[in-house]
Amino acid sequence: MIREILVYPDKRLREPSQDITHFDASLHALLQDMYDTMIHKEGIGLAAIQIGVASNVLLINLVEEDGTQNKENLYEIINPVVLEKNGITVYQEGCLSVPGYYEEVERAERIKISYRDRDGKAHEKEFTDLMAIAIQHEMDHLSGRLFIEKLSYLKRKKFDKEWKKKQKVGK
Ligand code: Y12
Ligand code: CO
Repeated sequence: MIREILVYPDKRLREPSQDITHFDASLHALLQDMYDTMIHKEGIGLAAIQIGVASNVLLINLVEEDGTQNKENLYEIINPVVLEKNGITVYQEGCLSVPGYYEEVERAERIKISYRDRDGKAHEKEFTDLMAIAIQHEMDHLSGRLFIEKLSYLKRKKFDKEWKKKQKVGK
Protein backbone atom coordinates (compact mmCIF):
# COMPACT_ATOMS: atom_id res chain seq x y z
CA MET A 1 0.00 0.00 0.00
CA ILE A 2 1.29 3.46 -0.93
CA ARG A 3 1.48 5.58 2.22
CA GLU A 4 1.63 9.34 2.68
CA ILE A 5 5.15 10.76 3.05
CA LEU A 6 5.68 13.20 5.91
CA VAL A 7 7.08 16.50 4.62
CA TYR A 8 9.27 19.06 6.44
CA PRO A 9 8.50 20.76 8.83
CA ASP A 10 6.28 17.91 10.14
CA LYS A 11 7.35 17.42 13.79
CA ARG A 12 7.07 13.63 13.53
CA LEU A 13 10.22 13.67 11.37
CA ARG A 14 12.15 14.77 14.49
CA GLU A 15 11.12 11.74 16.53
CA PRO A 16 13.89 9.18 17.25
CA SER A 17 12.95 5.68 16.08
CA GLN A 18 12.96 2.51 18.18
CA ASP A 19 14.45 -0.91 17.51
CA ILE A 20 12.35 -3.70 15.98
CA THR A 21 11.92 -6.59 18.42
CA HIS A 22 9.58 -8.87 16.43
CA PHE A 23 10.57 -9.98 12.95
CA ASP A 24 7.04 -10.94 12.00
CA ALA A 25 4.28 -10.37 9.46
CA SER A 26 3.67 -6.80 10.65
CA LEU A 27 7.34 -5.93 9.94
CA HIS A 28 7.01 -7.55 6.50
CA ALA A 29 3.86 -5.51 5.82
CA LEU A 30 5.74 -2.33 6.84
CA LEU A 31 8.63 -3.23 4.49
CA GLN A 32 6.17 -3.78 1.64
CA ASP A 33 4.40 -0.44 2.25
CA MET A 34 7.77 1.34 2.44
CA TYR A 35 8.90 -0.27 -0.82
CA ASP A 36 5.64 0.54 -2.63
CA THR A 37 5.80 4.15 -1.40
CA MET A 38 9.49 4.63 -2.25
CA ILE A 39 9.06 3.26 -5.79
CA HIS A 40 5.83 5.21 -6.38
CA LYS A 41 7.57 8.46 -5.33
CA GLU A 42 10.69 7.67 -7.39
CA GLY A 43 12.96 7.51 -4.35
CA ILE A 44 16.13 5.49 -3.83
CA GLY A 45 15.95 5.45 -0.05
CA LEU A 46 13.29 5.67 2.64
CA ALA A 47 13.20 5.46 6.44
CA ALA A 48 10.07 4.21 8.25
CA ILE A 49 9.58 7.53 10.05
CA GLN A 50 8.98 9.17 6.65
CA ILE A 51 5.67 7.26 6.54
CA GLY A 52 5.03 8.01 10.24
CA VAL A 53 6.36 4.76 11.76
CA ALA A 54 9.07 5.42 14.38
CA SER A 55 10.90 2.10 13.92
CA ASN A 56 14.55 1.55 13.02
CA VAL A 57 13.85 0.35 9.50
CA LEU A 58 15.27 1.73 6.27
CA LEU A 59 15.31 0.76 2.60
CA ILE A 60 17.84 1.59 -0.09
CA ASN A 61 17.41 0.62 -3.74
CA LEU A 62 19.96 2.40 -5.91
CA VAL A 63 19.45 2.94 -9.62
CA GLU A 64 21.77 1.11 -12.03
CA GLU A 65 23.95 2.83 -14.64
CA ASP A 66 21.31 2.09 -17.31
CA GLY A 67 18.71 3.96 -15.20
CA THR A 68 16.78 0.88 -14.04
CA GLN A 69 15.93 0.25 -10.40
CA ASN A 70 15.97 -3.49 -9.73
CA LYS A 71 14.48 -5.10 -6.63
CA GLU A 72 17.44 -7.56 -6.52
CA ASN A 73 19.56 -4.58 -5.38
CA LEU A 74 17.17 -3.67 -2.56
CA TYR A 75 18.66 -3.43 0.92
CA GLU A 76 16.27 -3.83 3.85
CA ILE A 77 18.20 -2.61 6.88
CA ILE A 78 16.75 -3.05 10.34
CA ASN A 79 18.22 -1.83 13.67
CA PRO A 80 21.44 -0.52 12.09
CA VAL A 81 24.41 0.35 14.32
CA VAL A 82 27.52 2.18 13.06
CA LEU A 83 30.71 0.20 13.76
CA GLU A 84 33.22 2.31 11.79
CA LYS A 85 33.23 5.41 9.62
CA ASN A 86 36.10 6.97 7.71
CA GLY A 87 37.01 9.46 5.00
CA ILE A 88 35.01 12.45 3.82
CA THR A 89 32.91 12.80 0.69
CA VAL A 90 30.48 15.41 -0.62
CA TYR A 91 27.32 14.60 -2.59
CA GLN A 92 24.25 16.52 -3.69
CA GLU A 93 21.45 14.95 -1.66
CA GLY A 94 17.69 15.03 -2.00
CA CYS A 95 14.96 13.68 0.26
CA LEU A 96 11.33 12.75 -0.35
CA SER A 97 10.47 14.62 2.88
CA VAL A 98 12.05 17.83 1.53
CA PRO A 99 10.71 17.65 -2.05
CA GLY A 100 12.31 19.80 -4.70
CA TYR A 101 15.41 20.75 -2.69
CA TYR A 102 18.89 19.37 -3.35
CA GLU A 103 22.13 20.44 -1.71
CA GLU A 104 25.67 19.24 -1.19
CA VAL A 105 26.25 17.50 2.13
CA GLU A 106 29.46 16.19 3.68
CA ARG A 107 29.45 12.57 4.89
CA ALA A 108 31.90 9.78 5.71
CA GLU A 109 33.21 8.04 2.59
CA ARG A 110 32.95 4.51 4.04
CA ILE A 111 30.75 3.10 6.72
CA LYS A 112 30.65 -0.28 8.43
CA ILE A 113 27.39 -1.19 10.11
CA SER A 114 25.74 -4.10 11.84
CA TYR A 115 22.05 -4.64 11.09
CA ARG A 116 19.32 -7.25 10.88
CA ASP A 117 17.41 -8.42 7.84
CA ARG A 118 13.62 -9.05 7.63
CA ASP A 119 14.05 -12.47 9.28
CA GLY A 120 16.10 -11.09 12.19
CA LYS A 121 19.39 -12.51 10.87
CA ALA A 122 22.41 -10.42 11.95
CA HIS A 123 24.75 -8.93 9.31
CA GLU A 124 27.93 -6.85 9.37
CA LYS A 125 28.94 -5.06 6.20
CA GLU A 126 31.08 -2.19 4.94
CA PHE A 127 29.58 0.17 2.36
CA THR A 128 31.25 2.76 0.10
CA ASP A 129 30.23 5.25 -2.60
CA LEU A 130 26.52 6.11 -2.94
CA MET A 131 25.43 3.25 -0.64
CA ALA A 132 27.53 4.74 2.20
CA ILE A 133 25.97 8.17 1.63
CA ALA A 134 22.44 6.78 1.43
CA ILE A 135 22.88 4.75 4.64
CA GLN A 136 24.06 7.83 6.54
CA HIS A 137 21.17 9.91 5.13
CA GLU A 138 18.60 7.26 6.14
CA MET A 139 20.21 6.58 9.54
CA ASP A 140 19.93 10.32 10.27
CA HIS A 141 16.15 9.98 9.75
CA LEU A 142 16.13 7.23 12.40
CA SER A 143 17.69 9.75 14.81
CA GLY A 144 15.13 12.42 13.87
CA ARG A 145 17.52 14.43 11.70
CA LEU A 146 17.16 15.74 8.14
CA PHE A 147 19.97 16.51 5.69
CA ILE A 148 19.09 20.23 5.79
CA GLU A 149 20.38 20.27 9.39
CA LYS A 150 23.86 19.54 8.02
CA LEU A 151 23.96 22.65 5.81
CA SER A 152 26.20 25.62 6.55
CA TYR A 153 24.56 28.57 8.33
CA LEU A 154 24.24 30.57 5.09
CA LYS A 155 22.87 27.66 3.03
CA ARG A 156 20.32 26.90 5.76
CA LYS A 157 19.16 30.54 5.84
CA LYS A 158 18.75 30.41 2.05
CA PHE A 159 16.79 27.16 2.34
CA ASP A 160 14.47 28.59 5.04
CA LYS A 161 13.76 31.60 2.83
CA GLU A 162 13.10 29.51 -0.30
CA TRP A 163 10.92 27.03 1.65
CA LYS A 164 8.78 29.82 3.17
CA LYS A 165 8.33 31.37 -0.27
CA LYS A 166 7.31 27.99 -1.71
CA GLN A 167 4.73 27.46 1.08
CA LYS A 168 3.24 30.90 0.35
CA VAL A 169 2.71 30.21 -3.35
CA GLY A 170 1.31 26.81 -2.44
CA LYS A 171 3.87 24.66 -4.33
C1 Y12 B 1 22.05 9.93 -1.92
C2 Y12 B 1 21.48 11.01 -1.32
C3 Y12 B 1 20.28 10.87 -0.65
C4 Y12 B 1 19.69 9.64 -0.54
C5 Y12 B 1 18.42 9.52 0.22
C6 Y12 B 1 17.24 9.09 -0.60
N1 Y12 B 1 16.68 10.19 -1.31
C7 Y12 B 1 15.72 10.02 -2.24
O1 Y12 B 1 15.34 8.91 -2.53
C8 Y12 B 1 15.16 11.24 -2.87
C9 Y12 B 1 14.24 11.15 -3.79
C10 Y12 B 1 13.60 12.30 -4.44
C11 Y12 B 1 12.80 12.05 -5.55
C12 Y12 B 1 12.16 13.11 -6.17
O2 Y12 B 1 11.40 12.88 -7.30
C13 Y12 B 1 10.04 12.77 -7.23
O3 Y12 B 1 9.45 12.95 -6.19
C14 Y12 B 1 9.35 12.39 -8.47
C15 Y12 B 1 12.31 14.39 -5.70
O4 Y12 B 1 11.72 15.41 -6.44
C16 Y12 B 1 10.73 16.15 -5.90
O5 Y12 B 1 10.30 15.90 -4.81
C17 Y12 B 1 10.23 17.28 -6.70
C18 Y12 B 1 13.09 14.63 -4.59
C19 Y12 B 1 13.74 13.58 -3.95
C20 Y12 B 1 20.28 8.57 -1.14
C21 Y12 B 1 21.47 8.71 -1.82
CO1 CO C 1 15.51 11.52 3.40
